[in-house]
Amino acid sequence: MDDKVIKTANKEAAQVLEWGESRGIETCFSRAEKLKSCPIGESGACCKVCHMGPCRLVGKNAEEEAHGICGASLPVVAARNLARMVAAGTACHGDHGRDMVFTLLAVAEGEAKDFQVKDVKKLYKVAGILGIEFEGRPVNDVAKDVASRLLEDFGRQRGEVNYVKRAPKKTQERWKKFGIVPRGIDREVAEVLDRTTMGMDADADSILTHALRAALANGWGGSMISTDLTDILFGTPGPVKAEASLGIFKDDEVNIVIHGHEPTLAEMIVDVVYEPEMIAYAKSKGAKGINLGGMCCTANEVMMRHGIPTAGGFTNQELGLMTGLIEAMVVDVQCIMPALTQLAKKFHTKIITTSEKVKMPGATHMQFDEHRAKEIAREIVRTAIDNFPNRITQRSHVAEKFPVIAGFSQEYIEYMQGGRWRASFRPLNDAIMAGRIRGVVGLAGCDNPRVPATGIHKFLATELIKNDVLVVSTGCSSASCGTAGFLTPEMALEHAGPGLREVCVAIGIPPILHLGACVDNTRILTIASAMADEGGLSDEIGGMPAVGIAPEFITEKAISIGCYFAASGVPVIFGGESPVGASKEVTKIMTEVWFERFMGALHFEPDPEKILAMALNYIDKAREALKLRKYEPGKFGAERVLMDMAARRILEKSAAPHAGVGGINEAGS
Ligand code: MSK
Repeated sequence: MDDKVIKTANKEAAQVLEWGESRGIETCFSRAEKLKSCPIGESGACCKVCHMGPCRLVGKNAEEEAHGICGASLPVVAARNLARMVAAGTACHGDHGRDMVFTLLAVAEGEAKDFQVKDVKKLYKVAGILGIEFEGRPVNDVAKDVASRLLEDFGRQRGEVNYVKRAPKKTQERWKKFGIVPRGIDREVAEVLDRTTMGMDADADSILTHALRAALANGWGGSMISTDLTDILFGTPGPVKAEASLGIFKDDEVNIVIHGHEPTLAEMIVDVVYEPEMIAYAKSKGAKGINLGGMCCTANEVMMRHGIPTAGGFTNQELGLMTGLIEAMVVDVQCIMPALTQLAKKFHTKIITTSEKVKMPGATHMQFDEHRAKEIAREIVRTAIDNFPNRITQRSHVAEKFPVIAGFSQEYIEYMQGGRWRASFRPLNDAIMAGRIRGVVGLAGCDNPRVPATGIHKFLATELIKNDVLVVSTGCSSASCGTAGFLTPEMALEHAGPGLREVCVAIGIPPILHLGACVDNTRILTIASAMADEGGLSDEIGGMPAVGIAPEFITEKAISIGCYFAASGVPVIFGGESPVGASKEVTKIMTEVWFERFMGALHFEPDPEKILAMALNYIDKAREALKLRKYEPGKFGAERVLMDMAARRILEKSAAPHAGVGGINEAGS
């Protein structure tokens, strides 16, 4: 592949892609090559909100002189475009969160018998946050109250979404000062759409301020609800071993892929594939067993809790089909390429849609219903097994796969820093204060076929840990790191700087912590809040030596996430061209004005080297402002002695309180 354009930095993916290209098979990579994006739309200068247009605001002095037919200026048009992306992203994650609430409610009311509250401790924690009495009450009664209270967050018209109070006081004060405390999730989404129609808000700053409010309704609303309720229903993650690669598929077994975002059906499928009757049925069709793998964020959900392997992120979904080894790709919601059904025709794979919200011509629709969850999961698995004898011989197959350690929840990270009785963020804060860890970067977001997919994640992950920056990853970034072999503790010794390496060895963690799916970016918010509460760094999320990076972003969800981090106080850098790059004013608001108000910002920077430099600069500036020891590689200040696993075992004899194995060292590193 040396003299060819590199389309994906993932070796196994490149191998499959090359096989497909040699047979003229179209993928997102070839379509990205063919389909040049419109530069006017790409930079946010096209207004499509009414039928006098579309108006294209271009020209030499467009910022000052160009206007739409209604008179809307370029900054207004660009601001509207960004705000609408935020609204769509918030709606998407909000609907996911709402579905999780309905599932918990159905479980609590005894209507979804195949599910149960798996993590009662987390249920009580959430009940405590919501001010719901839980002592001595039946678990399902508490679950019902929790679900009912959180359901109010979607339709509330006045007041605040419940989880706003989880943010540090100072962060909340900033939100109040600038009027961006989210009231209700649906309300903020509706208001963005209202404000940005023709003839409404014509002030770019005002539009963008409300966009932040809608983004916060995602981060501290829909997504956070989703993360919490998923933990309550299916278990709060703790470290597990798994594998990542397109090479996870097996020649002699029925391969089933679960793809999308909502883990409810996926959890049932995980149960069902291990049933002896199901395995016997697979054998009756000539297979040796059933092999379950994940794709995109459903993969992250089931990997975090069960160690189910991942075939990769967004750009791997078509390549997965091209292995010719998948009997059924079961999709739920979000990030499902419509191209799958066309491509599947060239192989034997059945694409099975399961959500009312995601239907695809050419797919088999098997509607999921939590009231008869296991029954539906069995039907799906049987359909996949029945397809095994139809496997064709034409396929590309790769064998290499990489070990992954995943499953780092806030609860587990706290636990591993002090054990069951002394769980805290003290060691991490101390290591940052001493300069052993320079700062923290949340490496998140999609993988994009318009750049060498997964490559920028790989580059940044390596460079950041080399610079003693602890990386927490989510979404397809985790898949990119995992399929590159970067999610093992051994990586710490091989690539991490000396300070980070010491800390990783002492507490037994990898230098890149896989925190879950893209909704689980909220784990970063609660971790940052806990670090602020712990003391010694900033007393709010803003001002921490922490940065968010989404180097290959694609989706509106990513834009909403970037904005909720910016509003919460985290400078965020997105890769690629800015979707509002046409307007200097909007760019200034998102960077300088938001930094002044919230200590966060949203930048767009296509050059990976510059992304790295910007991130390190933000971290060093934050250290300086906090009067922390200047970061110098290999030189550290005094800090408390980190408690290692051996010391922790002496301190406590009891088992880890969370799901998964007891700790990284026990997990096989
Ligand atoms: S799946 S939103 S491509 S992270 Fe969560 Fe990946 Fe981005 Fe979809």
